Amino acid sequence: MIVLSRLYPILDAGCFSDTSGLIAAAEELAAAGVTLIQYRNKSGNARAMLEQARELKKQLGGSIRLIMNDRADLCLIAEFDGVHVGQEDLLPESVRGIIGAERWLGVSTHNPEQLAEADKTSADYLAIGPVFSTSSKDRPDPVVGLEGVRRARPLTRKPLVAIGGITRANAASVIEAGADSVAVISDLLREPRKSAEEFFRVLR
Ligand code: 3NM
Repeated sequence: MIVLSRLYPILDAGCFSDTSGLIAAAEELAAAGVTLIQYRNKSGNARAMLEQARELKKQLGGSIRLIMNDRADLCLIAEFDGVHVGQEDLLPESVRGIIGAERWLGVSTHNPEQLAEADKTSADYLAIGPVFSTSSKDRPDPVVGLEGVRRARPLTRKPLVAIGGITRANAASVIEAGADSVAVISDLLREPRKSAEEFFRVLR
């Protein structure tokens, strides 16, 4: 069983004007003590994605576990440490077959049925969301609320990541509801280092 850090930042390429902005944010997160980051890029431009992923690996690969959203192929090419898939991406077992036993595999779920299904796979951790309303995802599933996290908790023994609308103000309540970790996009964007430090303070 893997051990997940309490804070799981997601760097969404769509939130940065260029690669140097993305790398600068990652470096700030590392300076705050972040040890796990997911790289997400929904543009569909695989070439640009690989280029950014390689840069992340080069600059931060030594200190941070890097998880690739969706693309198992790019995870291998950029030598990332894992893949995170959603309900419409490759099936967990297909990804496992590509990335092998050692790299981490995460699966997004949005209701108890999906969570119970994902629990049967070889995923290393499961995500549940959106906990609160979010503007960082196109066509998000219905909000599950803290109650959704509470209901999810007994359905799996795998580490549980909560995602969607999580901020420094509500993160503690999400952990209290049973999540092991919180995945965050927007509340880390403005001042990544300061914000991550504040997350660690409230999540302790
Ligand atoms: N997945 P923010 S919600 C990428 O429900 C993502 O699975 C979600 O961003 C899910 O922290 C979400 O800005 C967006 O709300 C998270």
